[in-house]
Amino acid sequence: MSELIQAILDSEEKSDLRSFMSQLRQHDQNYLLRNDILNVFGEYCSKSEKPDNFYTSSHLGKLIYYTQEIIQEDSNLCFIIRPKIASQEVYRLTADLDIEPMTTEELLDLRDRLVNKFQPQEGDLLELDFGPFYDYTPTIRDPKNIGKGVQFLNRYLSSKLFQDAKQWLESLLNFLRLHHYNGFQLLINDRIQTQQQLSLQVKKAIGFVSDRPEDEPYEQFRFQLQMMGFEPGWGNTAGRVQDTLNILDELIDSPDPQTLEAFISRVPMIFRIVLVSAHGWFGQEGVLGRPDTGGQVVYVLDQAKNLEKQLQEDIILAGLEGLNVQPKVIILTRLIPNSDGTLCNQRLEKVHGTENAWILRVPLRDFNPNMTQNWISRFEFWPYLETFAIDSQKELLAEFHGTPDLIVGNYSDGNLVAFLLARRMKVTQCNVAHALEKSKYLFSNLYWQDLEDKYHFSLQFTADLIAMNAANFVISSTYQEIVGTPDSVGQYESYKCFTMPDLYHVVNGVELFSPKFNVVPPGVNENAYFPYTRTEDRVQEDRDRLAEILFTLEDPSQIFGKLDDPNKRPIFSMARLDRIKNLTGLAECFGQSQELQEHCNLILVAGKLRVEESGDNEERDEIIRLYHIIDEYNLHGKIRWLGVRLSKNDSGEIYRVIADHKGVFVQPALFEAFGLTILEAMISGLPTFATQFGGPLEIIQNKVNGFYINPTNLEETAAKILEFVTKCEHSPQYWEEVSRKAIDRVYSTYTWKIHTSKLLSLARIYGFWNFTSKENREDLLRYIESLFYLIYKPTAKKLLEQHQYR
Ligand code: UDP
Ligand code: LCN
Repeated sequence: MSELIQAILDSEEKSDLRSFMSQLRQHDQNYLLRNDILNVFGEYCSKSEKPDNFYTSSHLGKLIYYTQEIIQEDSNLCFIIRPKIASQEVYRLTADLDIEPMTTEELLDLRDRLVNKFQPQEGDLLELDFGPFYDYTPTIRDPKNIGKGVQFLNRYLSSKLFQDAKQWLESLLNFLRLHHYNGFQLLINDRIQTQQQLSLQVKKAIGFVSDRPEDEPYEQFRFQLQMMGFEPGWGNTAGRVQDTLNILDELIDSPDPQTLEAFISRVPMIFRIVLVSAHGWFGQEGVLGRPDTGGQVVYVLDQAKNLEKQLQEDIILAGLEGLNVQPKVIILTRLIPNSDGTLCNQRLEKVHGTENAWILRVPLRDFNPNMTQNWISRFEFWPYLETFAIDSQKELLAEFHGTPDLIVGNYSDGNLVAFLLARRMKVTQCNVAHALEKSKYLFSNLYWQDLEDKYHFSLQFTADLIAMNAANFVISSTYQEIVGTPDSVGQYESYKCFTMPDLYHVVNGVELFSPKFNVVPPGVNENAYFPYTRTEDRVQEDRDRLAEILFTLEDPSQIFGKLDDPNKRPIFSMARLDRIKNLTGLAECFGQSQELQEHCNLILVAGKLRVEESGDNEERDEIIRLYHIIDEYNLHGKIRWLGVRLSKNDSGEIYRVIADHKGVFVQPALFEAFGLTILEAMISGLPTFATQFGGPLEIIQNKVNGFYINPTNLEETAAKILEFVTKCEHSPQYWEEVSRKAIDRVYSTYTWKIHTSKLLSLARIYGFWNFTSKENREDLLRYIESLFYLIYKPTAKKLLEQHQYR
């Protein structure tokens, strides 16, 4: 990048840079983000009559493209440049156009000065640097491969391990010895003591099973195999046992990473899983659409059901069915005594449609009944997590009759609990972020002190740093969740370097190139959400009832608006009424386009209709704003607003009814980490228009199986929907085509089957590598613990004291 700046300085663009900088200096903000920078640059180009291609063809244009932030201090400008994904360079440009590189530390000091928080006389601020702990672990080189950690790790560690054949076989033998279920030995027994015996016996066993009919059940030759040194776990039929033994044989004679992965994926080593979803209402009914309870509950419930199913299939295939091996999945959450009619006050609830998946609710210790008896916002939850983890450990041990094999945390709070549990029980820890608040709230770290009363980001970001570094592996729903796109910073990436003025500086908060990151997107519940064309699985009465609710029913208690012409094509959206979901933005976009109103109605499903029904400030503001927009643009007769909470099946059918009417789904969020409603709409067959900010960019392939919209550009969004709608009016098969491709997209890429097989395979492989490479993470974990005890706990204690006065 310094060459690019030098090229500007050495050419006639130098005067452009000078003029552009002077324009920046006149800007009333000292801190400009990418959008502001592009706007100022756009103004500069039009004022100085630059050709249209100046942005793409000039050096200055390129520099602006890569610049994420500009900070002005006195007459200097600091350019924070992201030359490529997951990297950052910082330069100071003086008024004389001298250019100096800046270190991360200098940048963080500058940011502190900007908010008047830099106090050099107080001595240096604590600097958090996780970098040294990753120095001795392998890292991915090409940013394209970020998120494919396990393949990389496998290749890297295998090549090291296979170099020394003797050591490799020793590790393999020890690993095979390790497995048991409820004290029952699996895979190999004491008859195999040495590497040579292992190699010989495997060949002998292959010979033995190859003489038997492929489909002969394992139980019929179990004892012969046992005599050769093999216990259950190799397969359920002679054919499967032979397959698994062949893979092992190849691994012994000529190991390679693919064979290793194939073998480890078959090893029966996971039977008990904990999914931690700590805050909020976690239940199966009546919980969705409340503040803090949205997609995460849907994700975790579906994941639990599908994990159980996958574990059961794996157990059958491994030949363990006859041994009374029963997998168990526990969703760990908090018990809420005042549960407002939901089952959130029940200790144990079976997950519907499963044999052994449970919601286990553990109460918070009674620190302050006003708080702990009730729902607590995720922003206030922090002081209760440590004791919740301690109490939960006891409950989990009792429920499982032993330790779990895998702990998956969800969201910042659940991930912290997962860390505490995994550390105490020495279990593999996996993290799922869902949405990291740091990138959701602009300047959340820089102004954390001003926001502390409401959001307590000092606790949340510390918890995030702890959990993401401690986790054995992280699964993200998209690539950009980790490292963003060429022009936007990823959610995890935003933890790389930041200041929390007066608290600490983070100079290397997370290693984005670490193989711990893996992209494993979620799926969608295929029993509730399926294509509208599958009429045989639809119930006609539900269809009629929901069509009436959507288009004609007059019931002011739960529906606002009467349509002048219910037959117009519906534009549909469903979300919680929070600001970022931006349903009000969609209403405004519809309100501003007379043409769109001529062709379509707008139908919104958004939990509530009345301010009095909401206990959440943001939700109340959005309700008021939506009424205001309806009046301002006189949308009466053109909009329906359903303040209903739908059951799972109804919410599936509602998308299909919209599809029956050849409608479209719009997801207008200002930012969406992933967006389950997009999968739900697409699998139902609805052409979908979704925000280009966040996960939808990866779910949808623009103009193939859906469309991107920029929800901040109302005119452009309306034009895109209108173009589609008019095209469909002229050729109705266009709607069918996009609808079909949307359905195909979900079935090919976003199913829970794909998710759970990958997740379990990751858990096994990371478990294997932790065992064989004896990766010593104790120093990292000690550093993390210090953070927990020295920063997190005292801050949490202060918050707890504040809670005493509520
Ligand atoms: N949902 C619902 N009723 C509502 C709003 C949302 O059932 O009033 C469901 C929706 O079907 C989806 C989930 O809640 O399954 C929302 O997940 P998403 O990932 O789209 O967003 P989040 O709310 O997690 O930010
Ligand atoms: C949280 C969000 O904000 C959504 O974008 C995700 O789809 C949901 O969690 C499930 O991961």
